[in-house]
Amino acid sequence: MKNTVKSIIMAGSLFATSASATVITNGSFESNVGLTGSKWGVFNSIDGWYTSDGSGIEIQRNTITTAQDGSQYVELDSHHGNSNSSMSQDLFGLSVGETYQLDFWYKARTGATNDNGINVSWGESPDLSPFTYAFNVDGVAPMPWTLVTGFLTATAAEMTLTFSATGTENTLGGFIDNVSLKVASVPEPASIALLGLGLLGLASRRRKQA
Ligand SMILES: [Ca+2]
Ligand SMILES: [Ca+2]
Repeated sequence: MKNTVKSIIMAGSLFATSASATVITNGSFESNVGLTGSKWGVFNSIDGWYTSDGSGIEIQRNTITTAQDGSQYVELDSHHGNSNSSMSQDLFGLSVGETYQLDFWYKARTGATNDNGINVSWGESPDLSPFTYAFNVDGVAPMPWTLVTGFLTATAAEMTLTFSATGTENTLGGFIDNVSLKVASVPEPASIALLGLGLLGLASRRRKQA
């Protein structure tokens, strides 16, 4: 019976394509980390995010550039050795088979090529190794804050979203701000297929219970 109820909820959620709820915690990196004025710092974890590789999450506050949103943004080619770092956030309560739209703002810090890249990875929690590569964004300064959009499909209710610095490790890299995730507005064919499977599963369980 429990499984039957779950199937109904899952099927219903596939129709809720207009939902715009952001499931990212601290996507704009504005949570207080003790920085004031024009400062930066490297942190093992911040509200919603943890270091999954490298020396840490570097928060910049009113420093190299103006934040795209609020006062703080992230640079993952961080201070200290092993500067190219990764930060992850575990997401819960996702709809299996649903496609989510990931939006974030990106800006390159340096004018060198292969120096400011950011990889986006997406995988089932809590398996973080190896990262499941989704896509990469790269650029060279000068450039404005640029909106980057990607589409990620949940293969489990718990997924991990990871951003990683790529390119030359020199403590200078791409900036990230204003990360959000929402259900994609257009249903994907895969979602429709899953809906069919969900209904078949429901019918199958009903027969077993009869
Ligand atoms: Ca921000
Ligand atoms: Ca770099």
